Amino acid sequence: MKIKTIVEPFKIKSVEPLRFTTRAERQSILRKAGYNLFNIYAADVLIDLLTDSGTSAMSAHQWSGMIEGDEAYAGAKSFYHLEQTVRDLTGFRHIIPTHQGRAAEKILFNIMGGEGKIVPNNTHFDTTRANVEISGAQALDLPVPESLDPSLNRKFKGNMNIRALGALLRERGSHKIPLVMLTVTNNSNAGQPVSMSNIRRTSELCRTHGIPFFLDACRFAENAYFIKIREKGYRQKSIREIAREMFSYADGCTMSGKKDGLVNMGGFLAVNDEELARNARNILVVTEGFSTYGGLAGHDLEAFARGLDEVLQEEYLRYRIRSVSYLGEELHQSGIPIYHPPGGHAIYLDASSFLPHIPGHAYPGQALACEIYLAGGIRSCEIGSVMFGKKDAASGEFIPARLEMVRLAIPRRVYTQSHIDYVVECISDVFKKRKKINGMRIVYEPPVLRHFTARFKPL
Ligand code: P61
Repeated sequence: MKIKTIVEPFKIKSVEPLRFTTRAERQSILRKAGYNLFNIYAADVLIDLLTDSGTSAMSAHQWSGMIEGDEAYAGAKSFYHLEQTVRDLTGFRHIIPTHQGRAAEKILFNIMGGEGKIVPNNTHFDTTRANVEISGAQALDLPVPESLDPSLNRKFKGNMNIRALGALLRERGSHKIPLVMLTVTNNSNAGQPVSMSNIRRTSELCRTHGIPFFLDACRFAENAYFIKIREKGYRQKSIREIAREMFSYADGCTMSGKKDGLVNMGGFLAVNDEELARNARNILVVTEGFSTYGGLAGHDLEAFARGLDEVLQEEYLRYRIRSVSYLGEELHQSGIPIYHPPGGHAIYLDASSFLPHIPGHAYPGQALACEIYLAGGIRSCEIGSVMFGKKDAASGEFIPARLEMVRLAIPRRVYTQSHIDYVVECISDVFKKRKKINGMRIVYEPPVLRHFTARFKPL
């Protein structure tokens, strides 16, 4: 018998009530928030798809680890548990705990970035880009061309553009390029996976040019599952074996445990190089904490170690990837334009096709995200020109993002299929009324990461 129903591989032991609001209430909430969904009280949100970061539900095993967490300042047992877990998983020698992913990025680029340098990546996520740029270096995205077409169904649209990377490394060499990064899965490119052969070829190119190669490993387990089901030769391998192979090609990684670590807080920097590790720990003690806790409580370290084991369970990943694609399929069947194929942690609405009458400089993604909140109290996240658009330094001309998207990120183990069905119903209703939706203009913006605090007005 072939079962179609997606059975969540867990049962619910503890629940959190949701608060329902009326459309009129949401209208006023939006106005007060400057039409920025980051400014809304979480209590005013019914289904929160703003992010999959730090929003996972922990297992009973992880919660029991919270009690058992060793809170010693130095040498805590929970740190050694995490260190061993990460070493077994990645094979990297030095494990440096941080409070979250961007803290690991800050330390790494503080040491390896700098004026005049270039850091290539398949696509930098915004915190990675910000940390590269703050060091004075240039953050360069080298995605594969097919990633720019949301309608194209391909297996590994998150890949690095190997040809462009090869040309860059030949031209600039190791004195200009301190490291190459590869983000798995590729969050800014619709959560698309990177193939093992792409990881291997990126690594080989880096080795040829004597340049260190790092993974941004936030969603390594989801990426490993895609490799298992989509890439030839991996069906019979366990997720752990696939993940180990992915890490074996790299010299280190940054990790936000808030994604595939299945925890609410945590991250690490892992490296093989002794001197780099020493320098990183020196910065760590000044900015994060002692080298055996790095800004985390003992209970965070313990839950993180347990989460990294749980995330490798195949039943969990099957449910995870299937339930995200279920949302994509239902939306697609209702005629709603999404980025194809569905990503690992989120469905990305193609806001340019959804609202073709709104140009990039009027922020179609922001307008759509607000409309979806208005329709059903559902919070999503613009990943388009608000997050990545800029002004040309010389002409002041507006340069839109490569894609205008709205991300529906699915927190891990939090929502059931009926929550997701409700999301589909609400977005379908917005789609029917799409012609009446207007663009937005920015009335306030800060100098960096503007999407967090910018304020808007409808046009
Ligand atoms: C997210 F609106 N992602 O996707 P940290 N690399 C990658 C990430 O996806 C990532 C980090 C590094 C978030 C949270 C988030 O403007 C935003 O633990 C591929 O969050 O520091 C985080 O990891 C950084 C949402 C971050 C945002 C920045 O929702």
